[in-house]
Amino acid sequence: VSPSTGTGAPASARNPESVPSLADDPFSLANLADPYPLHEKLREAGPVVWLEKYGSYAVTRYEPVYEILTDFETYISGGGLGPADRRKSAEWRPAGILESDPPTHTAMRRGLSKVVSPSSVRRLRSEFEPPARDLVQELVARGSFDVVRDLAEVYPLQVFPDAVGIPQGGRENLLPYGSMTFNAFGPRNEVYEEAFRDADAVSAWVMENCERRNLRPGGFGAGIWEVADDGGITADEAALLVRALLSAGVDTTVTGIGNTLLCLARNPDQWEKLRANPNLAKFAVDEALRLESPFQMFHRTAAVDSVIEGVLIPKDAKILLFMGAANRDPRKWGENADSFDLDRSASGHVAFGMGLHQCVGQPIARLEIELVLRALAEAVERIELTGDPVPQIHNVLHAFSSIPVRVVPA
Ligand code: OVM
Repeated sequence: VSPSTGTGAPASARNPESVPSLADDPFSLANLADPYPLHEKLREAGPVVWLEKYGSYAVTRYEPVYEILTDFETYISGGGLGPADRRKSAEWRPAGILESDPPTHTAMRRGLSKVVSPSSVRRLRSEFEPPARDLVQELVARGSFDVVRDLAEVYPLQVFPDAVGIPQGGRENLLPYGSMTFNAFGPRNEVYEEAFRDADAVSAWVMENCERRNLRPGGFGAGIWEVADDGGITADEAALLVRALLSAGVDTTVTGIGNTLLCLARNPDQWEKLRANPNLAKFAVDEALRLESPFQMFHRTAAVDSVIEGVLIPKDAKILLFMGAANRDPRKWGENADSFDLDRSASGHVAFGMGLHQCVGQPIARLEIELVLRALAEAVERIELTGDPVPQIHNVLHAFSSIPVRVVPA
């Protein structure tokens, strides 16, 4: 495969041979551990860069990432978020809301948005708040702890599965399932294979808990099945939407909490600012999601020949979108794009995507991260790293497996 396979290039397109071509591997262990040097190289190489190793087009600058995310007709999701075209080769599980396009996507999106909405999530606040306070109190009493293992991996599992309404037993499958879901958006490398070691048992447990009989009345899961009763979606679609909650609702928020606290531990002046005004918590969440975006990259598929910033992208090409790089593009965020700054407006970041598929669960993610931040801002004067954070090697999530800290009580 070469970048010059396009035919009938629109007159405005540059000769496709001129697309910069790089041998770099965004999914190498080194680039997964520290993606930002490669992001800068790709952003500076051009708006569209051919990735020789994968035969896909990398897009890292903010504007074209935004343009592609918001043009769902040209850049479809039905080809899958991974590197293979799932219209042509079988994937590990059937496509759900994330990997479908209108009209299939439309009813599922409408149904899910009815159940998970800003107003339904607002009602969860009183349930989500006490566990955040209690856990933070316990950790502050300890003095030293690991942000990831003791807080980020604990809190979402205390509140989110109850909100969905799944049974208690087997919840240890949720993080492995999230790891499978997201690692499968990358190539079948050693990271992928490791995530899928126990795939059959983990998948079976998750799919069993998407069934109506296992979902507590009043939770998000049961709410989705009520949409099916009303004829809005089919029973198969209802199960796929519960699956979406269980796929996307745990790893992402675990990562978001860890990354946000890392930003604050690395920037004591910004922690001071937050302590002085806890209402900045919401801004801290978005600035951290911008700077250390949990979900770094995924693919779209070109439905037709198109032109991005003068570069021809041929029909059926896979395009690798780097939200994590777009969120640090100095063309959009200025020369201090790499710094954590609560005075900046991070609005417009693409950490939750943008357009038709933009994250439905974002009010839940925001609530969880904000409640952890507020509890800490009340109880803690300083957060200090006591060792180097350990990157978690993951195909598309930018996360840490350990962030050791000491806290000084307020
Ligand atoms: C899924 C799914 C749905 C939405 C988002 C997601 C961001 C996964 O159907 O598994 O990951």
